[in-house]
Amino acid sequence: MKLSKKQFKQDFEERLTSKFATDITKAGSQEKYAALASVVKHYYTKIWADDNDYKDETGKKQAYYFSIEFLPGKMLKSNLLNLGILNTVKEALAELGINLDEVAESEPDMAIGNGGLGRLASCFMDSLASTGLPANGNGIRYRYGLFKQKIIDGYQVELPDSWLNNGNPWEVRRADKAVEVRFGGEVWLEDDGKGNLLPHYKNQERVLAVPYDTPMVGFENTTVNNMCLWRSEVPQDLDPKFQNLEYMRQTSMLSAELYPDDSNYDGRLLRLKQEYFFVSAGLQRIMRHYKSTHKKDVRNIADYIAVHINDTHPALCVPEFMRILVDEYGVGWNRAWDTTVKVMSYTNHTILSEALEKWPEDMVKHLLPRIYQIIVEIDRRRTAELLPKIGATLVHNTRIIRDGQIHMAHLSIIGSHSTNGVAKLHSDLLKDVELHDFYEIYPERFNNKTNGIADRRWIQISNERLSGVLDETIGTSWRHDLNDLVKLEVYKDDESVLECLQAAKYDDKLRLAALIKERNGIVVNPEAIFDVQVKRLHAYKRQLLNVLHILKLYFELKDEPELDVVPRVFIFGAKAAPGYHYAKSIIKAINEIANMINNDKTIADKIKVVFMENYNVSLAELIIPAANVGEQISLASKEASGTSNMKFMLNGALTMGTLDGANIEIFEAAGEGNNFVFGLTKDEVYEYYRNGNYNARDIYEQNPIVHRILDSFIDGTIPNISMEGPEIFDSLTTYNDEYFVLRDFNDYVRAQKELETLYRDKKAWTQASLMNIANVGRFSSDRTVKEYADDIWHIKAKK
Ligand code: 4GP
Repeated sequence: MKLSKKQFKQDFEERLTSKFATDITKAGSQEKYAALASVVKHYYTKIWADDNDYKDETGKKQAYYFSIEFLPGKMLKSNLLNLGILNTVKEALAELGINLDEVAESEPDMAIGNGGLGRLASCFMDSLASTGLPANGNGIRYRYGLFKQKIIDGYQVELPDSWLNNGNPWEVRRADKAVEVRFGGEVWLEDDGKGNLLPHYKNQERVLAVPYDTPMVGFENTTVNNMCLWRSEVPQDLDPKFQNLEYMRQTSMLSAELYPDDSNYDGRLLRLKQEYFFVSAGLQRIMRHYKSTHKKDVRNIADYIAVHINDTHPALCVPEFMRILVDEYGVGWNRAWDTTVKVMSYTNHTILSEALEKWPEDMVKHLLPRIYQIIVEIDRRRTAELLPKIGATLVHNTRIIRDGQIHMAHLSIIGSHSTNGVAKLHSDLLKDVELHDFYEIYPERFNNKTNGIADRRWIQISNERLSGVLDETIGTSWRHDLNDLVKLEVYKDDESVLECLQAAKYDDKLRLAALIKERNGIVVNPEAIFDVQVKRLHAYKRQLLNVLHILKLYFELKDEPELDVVPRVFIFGAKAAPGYHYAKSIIKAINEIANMINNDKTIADKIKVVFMENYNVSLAELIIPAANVGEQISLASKEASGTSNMKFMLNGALTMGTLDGANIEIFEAAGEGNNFVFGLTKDEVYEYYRNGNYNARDIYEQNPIVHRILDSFIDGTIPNISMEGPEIFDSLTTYNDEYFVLRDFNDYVRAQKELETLYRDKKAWTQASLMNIANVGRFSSDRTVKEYADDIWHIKAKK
């Protein structure tokens, strides 16, 4: 959009006055932020309304991305950038004596997701709008987002994230579009006299679902999509006999917390309720809109909508859509089923068995009696149809209901026309191993869609220094098409470009160093290698392998203080799930090791270890630009894709990684010698599984370096881990090291030595860094969503 500084200043000052009865000399930063957001919102509302009209008038097919998590982070700068007014606003504010970055600080991170799949959903929202694709999000408006992490005495402590306390300026409450979602009670079928069996209900619990729409503004175009988040409320016309505090509490709990504690029955029941809540509300709204705008026969709805099941949490889309078509619109079962399969598609994000959702049959039957009947019927018909064709074993292995449990992945695959993994290796594993039985039955449904990242946030917004260097070197077309970064390759031997890249990295490191000083009180050397591992804390991601290597370096320096090493700053950021005891023990160990090393005067600044608390999207935006190295060291086959690996690549960090997930595609894209590869391959890992011959204790007994490092967890060398040390030690020895940390240790050390050698050669290092940046184009989520649009959803971009 076009905007002059003069106009903006006028709008902003007027808004401050009309909203808060104040002016720029007196306004606090919260007020400045709220006024600014309100002005920005005003700028895009017209584009939003026009685009809604356009969508309705053309009636083109739209996609709906159902996800129980979204992790957008802050939205102010991204909206400014996408509207094309970031610089104008920044300069105008500066003329008013206001620093945009400081104002932006007042925006809380919108963190209604845990990690990978939630952040991916938000990258997709940005890319869908930015590529002009008509596609909307559907989720839950949790009152409390992902917990805030505090580190106290080295331990993770979880505090509530009440991100809505000051309101959310971006959203619009649409009370007129509220729908009702019903739970429990009894259901029975009665003939309507025309031969149709229709359901009748009694004693259902009614919940009002109110949508809050948050516009997803496209990058310098006229597309504004919608992320619809549902809030649960008590229906106003509720029978007074139900209007009690317990009912109100139960109802508000539904949209209160992300991932409520699921270690007990009530917690699990609430989670299942949440899943049905946003699925049912979302589908009802889509149907209403379809009827009101298209007035078309509902039987053709597959030509107009696509519904995406992001991981299995929205799998109830399948039976709920069947319920709506069959019960509410009178569509015959077979037609309804064909339509459902055409409309639905599903992405799998993990092969970890504990993450594959299953619900006890009784729980579903009790909470969602009609949905249960429909699932039973889907399963019954499918079994009857396939049994003669494919035999009992294959049918049994792929049943939706098995051993008293409802298998949500099975429901998702069977009820949709597409199942994809999120990187090539992962998709192959699904086909060949984890979901092989399904692949035999439905080979045409399986495909790969390698993840991507919203590059505008991950470089244009978060790394202005590097963006500036790129503009000067290759022009600005990369801002519109990330593939254009390949133009950088010809500058590989250009000393002045390499120096500019180094200078940009150095500045980003200085910025992070200042933050570390401020938050952790640790002074770090900006010349040191900034070696970063930021992601959820999970055993399979092997933060522990990184820790063992740090201890190795530490003990070497203790033995030989004069050893010539390149100084390193090891930076961690990670939240552990509140109920994941082992992961929390690793956080404690990292913090105690950090204390031990950072306070050891003999080490000086040769090694520093920093654990940055409360890792979230905004912190990532500060850490990743400053990284020289990104650690992507999961056990091969366990990380479905990873997406931080792509963010590091974009910001010129070199990857230290295993042949896992999207790392493989990154290594290939960047070209040989530009990253550091180590560790078992996926096939070697599976070979161990087949033979059952991994013996971690042997490695401990036979490798003196490993021996010494592991002993330091139990012999008092590392202080204050008398509980956690033995737990970690035992996990690696007595319990045979589930994720092969010890097996990969030697090769990791080898790769780390290579890394150090390369870093000593500043030019060669920067050239490798340049090659990573130049070849990152394919990891833009613009590419990923286009593939979803073409291959799965069959939706077309606005011209
Ligand atoms: C994550 C995967 O662990 C990660 O490899 C992937 O990049 C990301 O999804 C997006 O596809 N999985 C989850 C989850 O977040 O909850 O299973």
